[in-house]
Amino acid sequence: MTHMPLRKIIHCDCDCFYAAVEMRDDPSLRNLPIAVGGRANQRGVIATCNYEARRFGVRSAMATSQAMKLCPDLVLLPPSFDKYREASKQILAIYSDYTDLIEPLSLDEAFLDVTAGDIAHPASHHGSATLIAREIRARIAKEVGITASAGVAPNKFIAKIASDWNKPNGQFVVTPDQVDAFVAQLPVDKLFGVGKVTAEKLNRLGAHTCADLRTWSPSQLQQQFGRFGERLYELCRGIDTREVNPSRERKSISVEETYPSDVPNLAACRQQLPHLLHKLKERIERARAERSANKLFLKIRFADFTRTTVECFGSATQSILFTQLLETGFQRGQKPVRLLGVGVRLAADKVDAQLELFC
Ligand code: DCP
Ligand code: MG
Repeated sequence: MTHMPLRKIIHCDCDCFYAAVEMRDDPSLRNLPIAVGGRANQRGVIATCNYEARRFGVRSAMATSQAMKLCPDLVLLPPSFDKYREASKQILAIYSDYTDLIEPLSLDEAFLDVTAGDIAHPASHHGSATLIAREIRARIAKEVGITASAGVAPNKFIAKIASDWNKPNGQFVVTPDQVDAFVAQLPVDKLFGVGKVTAEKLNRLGAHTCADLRTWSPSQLQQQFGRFGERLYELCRGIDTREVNPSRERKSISVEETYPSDVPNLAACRQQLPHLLHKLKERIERARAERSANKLFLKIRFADFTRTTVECFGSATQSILFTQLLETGFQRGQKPVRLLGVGVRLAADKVDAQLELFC
């Protein structure tokens, strides 16, 4: 076995995500059983429900008609994907204050590699992934208004299981010396890639927990499961070498801010620009982008949730250009603003000009 340098991985997963956003926007829903999904008479299904509704047995992917039978008082809400996407972006922006190695799995779930500590504030958190996870969760609660749970572990597979351990609004840490015991007691269906069929086959062959599976030789595993047998051999011992993959090639670098109360007019928006541009500059420096910026853009979301993006060519992130973009964008709505974002689009390939920073 090759020795991997120890990693520190956080798996972050929001609690009853869609339902949490709905409760945030209408607190009177908090103590009621609620679900987000399609209507029963249109053969709809439940996307998710809050923990109150889960006590009645309501679950994701269940037919709404069945959910209503289990919980006749269930409050059913149609989904508002724009709101979920906005919350998801805000959460990703929080992550990127701590690491560039972020792998989103869905709107509400991501892996973060924080082996290097908190990149923006190397002196804080003493390199502790536990403290970073705690701070990220506190910021999601404060800035987005919903709760998230986290798992902290030396690899992705264990971090993902750990994030479920203290749900909702909790976190669970598996340190390297706890990995062996933690994995030994896991039922085999918790293993990454083991679905219902494989789990049934394993159970039939006498393997219920990972400890059971460890008694199998590599050749026995391979005989039963082919190439996946190798993977099982490693997983039941808590070994998972998959890296956190920041998915797509970066096409832009940006920062945005959702304001606690709406910014009333153009002059007040202008006053927000220096702070945003300062954060953008920091982020660009941190990204050490090899490619240069060829466009600048500014995004506005107005109080009524309409939005607009304005862009212009430019390789220099000059504040005068952003001021012009702001004026153009604001004219399109002329009403209070809930979110402002600024960013640069990176050229498709390496280009001559260096990325110039602010003047
Ligand atoms: N979702 C969906 N259909 C599913 C499962 C999920 O539309 N079958 C949506 C709604 C969820 C979101 O994806 O809010 C995130 O999925 P999760 O599995 O993380 O579930 P929740 O966040 O809702 O709940 P939990 O607290 O268990 O994470
Ligand atoms: Mg979730």
